[in-house]
Amino acid sequence: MNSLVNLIKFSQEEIRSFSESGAIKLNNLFTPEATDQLRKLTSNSRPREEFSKYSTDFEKLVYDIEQDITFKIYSSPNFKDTFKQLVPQGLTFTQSVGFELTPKKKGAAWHLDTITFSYIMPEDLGYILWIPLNPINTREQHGGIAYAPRKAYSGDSYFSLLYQLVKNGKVDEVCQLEDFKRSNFQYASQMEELALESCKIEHDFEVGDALLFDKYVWHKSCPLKEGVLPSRKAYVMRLISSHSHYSKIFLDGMYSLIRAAGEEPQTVFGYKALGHLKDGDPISEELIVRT
Ligand SMILES: O=C(O)CCC(=O)C(=O)O
Ligand SMILES: [Fe+2]
Repeated sequence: MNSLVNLIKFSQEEIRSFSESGAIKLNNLFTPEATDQLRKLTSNSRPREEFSKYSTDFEKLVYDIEQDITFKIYSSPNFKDTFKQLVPQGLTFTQSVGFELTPKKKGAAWHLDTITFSYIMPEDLGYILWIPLNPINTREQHGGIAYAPRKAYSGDSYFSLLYQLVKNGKVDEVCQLEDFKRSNFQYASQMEELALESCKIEHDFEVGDALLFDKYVWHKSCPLKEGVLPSRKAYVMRLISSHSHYSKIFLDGMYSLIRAAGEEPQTVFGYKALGHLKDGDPISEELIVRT
């Protein structure tokens, strides 16, 4: 297993900074064998028939592409021992996503992954492990990801806001609001964008490095400028705190909202893999249905 993941030892300062900012760059976490296999997996993945008709801001965006390599990675002792230092309660892998960005596509604007993490309670932590499969150079082509540290501006209250509306049966009323019709609720408002741009962090990455951030961290794609790289691929693992609880109420509400906004969710993971659970049930690895 050590041939895929390198163990990283964090200093107390790094651990404290992660708990404050919600994000940390992980240098040389993956071996070339791991990134080669993840690149192959991302390159070979195709959106499922039912989702292929929806256009995205990416050259490619495919959910639920986990394979043997993914399971080997997250069950490796080095992976567990690295992340245990940052998230002592432990992490449960849920799903993975493949992205490909070209200079023709703008990628995702400032957002939170509210749909992705709607199957857990708003206060339960979800994590995104973003693994670039090409080098990212912020002095040349960019093409990476920018984020705002949680201590500068956090998305936790936005999860609470959406949950309150859903739980109190306000979905239909929300859909009638000018606010809702004017802009896509998954993205930051213009005022938020201004603030996020002014405190954003954008790193360089070598292949093998990764970025871990939690679900309250606002983030966006940095467009890929023309240059030697024709495209940038990234493989993303979504993980949840092992103390998370299922929320069918939130899941149903968020899927209603996204459909009312004229879009179709690109994954049915919350229903397919967790649909047998009841509201409030703890989610453990054994309960996730993988087909
Ligand atoms: O790869 C990107 O540009 C976007 C990634 C992202 O937003 C995510 O994984 O949640
Ligand atoms: Fe995202």
